[in-house]
Amino acid sequence: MTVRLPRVEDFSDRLRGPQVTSRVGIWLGVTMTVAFLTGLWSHVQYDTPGWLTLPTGPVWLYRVTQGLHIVSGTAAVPLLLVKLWSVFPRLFIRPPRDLRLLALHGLERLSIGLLVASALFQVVSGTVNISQWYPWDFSFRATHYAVAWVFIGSLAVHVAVKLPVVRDAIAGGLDEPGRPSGLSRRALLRTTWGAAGLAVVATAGQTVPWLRDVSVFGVRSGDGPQDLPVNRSATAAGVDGVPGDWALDVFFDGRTRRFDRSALEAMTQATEELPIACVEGWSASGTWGGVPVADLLAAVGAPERARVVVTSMQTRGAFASSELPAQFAADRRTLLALRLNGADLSLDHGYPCRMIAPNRPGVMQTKWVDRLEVYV
Ligand SMILES: Nc1nc2c(c(=O)[nH]1)N[C@H]1C(S)=C(S)[C@@H](COP(=O)(O)O)O[C@H]1N2
Ligand SMILES: [Mo]
Repeated sequence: MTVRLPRVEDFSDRLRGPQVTSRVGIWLGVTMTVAFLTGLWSHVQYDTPGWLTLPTGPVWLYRVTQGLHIVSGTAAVPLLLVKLWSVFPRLFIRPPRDLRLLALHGLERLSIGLLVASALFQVVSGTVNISQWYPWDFSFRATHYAVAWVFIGSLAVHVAVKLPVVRDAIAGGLDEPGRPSGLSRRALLRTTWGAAGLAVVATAGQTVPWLRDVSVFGVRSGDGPQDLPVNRSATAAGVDGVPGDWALDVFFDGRTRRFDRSALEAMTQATEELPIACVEGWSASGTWGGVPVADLLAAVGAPERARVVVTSMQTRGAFASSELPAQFAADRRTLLALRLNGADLSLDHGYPCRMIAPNRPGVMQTKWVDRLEVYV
């Protein structure tokens, strides 16, 4: 028996072809581009270039962009699988003999290889990340960001090369004259759209409350103390309790002022309805009560345009501190929250006090705060 590599002609499946590939490819391109743009937006929240001042409103903006990021990335999973299936036989196209054609062929293959590898890497690493499973050593954020550029670059090349094929395939319609019985192209596409739609519904519940019951992919149930999910509990963060002599230290201009909880409660209290919008795609709104950070800055004599480094009692793990850029510190909706939904903060939500600012990723809404450092 001789073993031979399959040839492209060996795959006679009539469902494969530019009609299906193009249509699935367009939607894959759309969902991945939405994920790319919302991903860039999320990235600059962490690494803000000097020329950019992030807006403090609308308060729901990051909630919407990050929700879109996760939903579009999840919708891309079934689209990517169907698209890879539909072009799979092309893997076995024999390279041309002519040297110049071979070079062109090689370049095209290389760009497709980068496109497929980067797309797979993005959806797999993203899905693993929202499942809060970190089976690797590399930094998720840096890698997901770098590969995003590889992806979008090879996508641009791919679209430019394939545009004529896509145009013809769309203009040619979906009819299959003389089609034998069996699954039609239309039915295949309907199933694909259905799977993508299901993926959307099953993840959107993390952001859209009335969809929560069907949100089987939802990372957080929506349950939690005080009607708000908890991302990392006090125990998980190594915060076992609050010392009896707890007080907030506010450092400015070489001096440290202390505010115990009753001193904070004696200051003017504000109430704001603001969401926690986790980078992992879940979000939920809460009614927060506490002291505007701007008032605390004024109390220690800091000027209007000061930035604030926020640190917590947490001693292990990431997310133990964050930085408030000046425009967030000055925004009166930014609170050092003491209460949530009408009651004192529970320990898991950050008792004795936590940061809550409008339009920021959840990871920067630091819990168990015990020190603010103010810099101008
Ligand atoms: N000190 C500290 N603050 C933290 C975290 C943490 O792990 N440690 N997790 C952050 C993340 S990722 C999110 S999404 C929010 C969630 O707030 P919640 O648990 O009160 O819902 O808290 C943020 N604040
Ligand atoms: Mo988060």
